Amino acid sequence: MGRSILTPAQTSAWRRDGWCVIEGAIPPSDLADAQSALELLFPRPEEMDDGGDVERTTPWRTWDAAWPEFPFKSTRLNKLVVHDVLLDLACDLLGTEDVRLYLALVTAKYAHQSSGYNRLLHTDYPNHSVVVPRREAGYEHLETFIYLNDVSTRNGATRLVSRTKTSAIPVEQHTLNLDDYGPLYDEPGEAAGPAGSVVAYGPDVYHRSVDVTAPGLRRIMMHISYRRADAEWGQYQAWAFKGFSPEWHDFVQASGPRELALLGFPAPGHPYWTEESITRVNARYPRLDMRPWRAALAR
Ligand SMILES: O=C(O)CCC(=O)C(=O)O
Repeated sequence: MGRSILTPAQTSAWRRDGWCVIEGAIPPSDLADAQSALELLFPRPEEMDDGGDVERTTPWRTWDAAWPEFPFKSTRLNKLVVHDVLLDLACDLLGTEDVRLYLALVTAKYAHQSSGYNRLLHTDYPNHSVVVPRREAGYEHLETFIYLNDVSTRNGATRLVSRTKTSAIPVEQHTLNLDDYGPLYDEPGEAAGPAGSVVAYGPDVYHRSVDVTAPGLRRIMMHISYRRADAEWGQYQAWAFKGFSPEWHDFVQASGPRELALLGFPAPGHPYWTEESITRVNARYPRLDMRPWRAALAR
């Protein structure tokens, strides 16, 4: 198992509260690379505030937007999704080396963009699982936000409530209204952190978005979720569905066994691999270096 990036205090917050913020988790040069890809994707806050180029600004005026999904056009953003720091974190918190990626997209929050449904305290399991969360080790999912700029109260840090306050709420009550659950809306938990921080939380943790109104604000974060390989109930995106896109082909052909295993690609040594299947997969992905899979066959 990779080295843990969590301090003992973060590990106990994850176990007790179901969430924690890991400041400065992404190395600065990888963060800068990812940040440099953002200007093509999202308008600057001033463009949004002025109205800007309508075609460029209109899609992002609602949280209910078609957010860019992995695999991205940008290799630099893709690298973040499969970054060793995140994979080590997932292996650590999920208690296995065999993890899968089930969600990866990037969002931008701006002033006057309505958070819609997310303004209510909610858990994410209804669209992250076909069953309900189990909290015991071996059944958890890891949801993360990766901050691509500094996040504070000003630009809408997410509010999260400790599991210790919500354990008596019936599981089917995945969204909490303000009338019945007002005190939980006053809970102080706030996921503030500088760019490069990672917020880790589980699909049973109640959280909510906060709308922002002051001009000049933007919050950009990646939402990346992992599960254990055997936790097939954890779902959101399906990777084969991306299989016709050039972004998919570029990503696969730039990756190795550890990254590809995340997407369900059988690991070297798996019975799927024979001389024939290696040759045929290589015909689909001619630039994929298949030496690790061939080497495992020879053993
Ligand atoms: O935008 C936020 O602050 C939180 C987003 C959220 O609630 C979610 O992704 O489930």
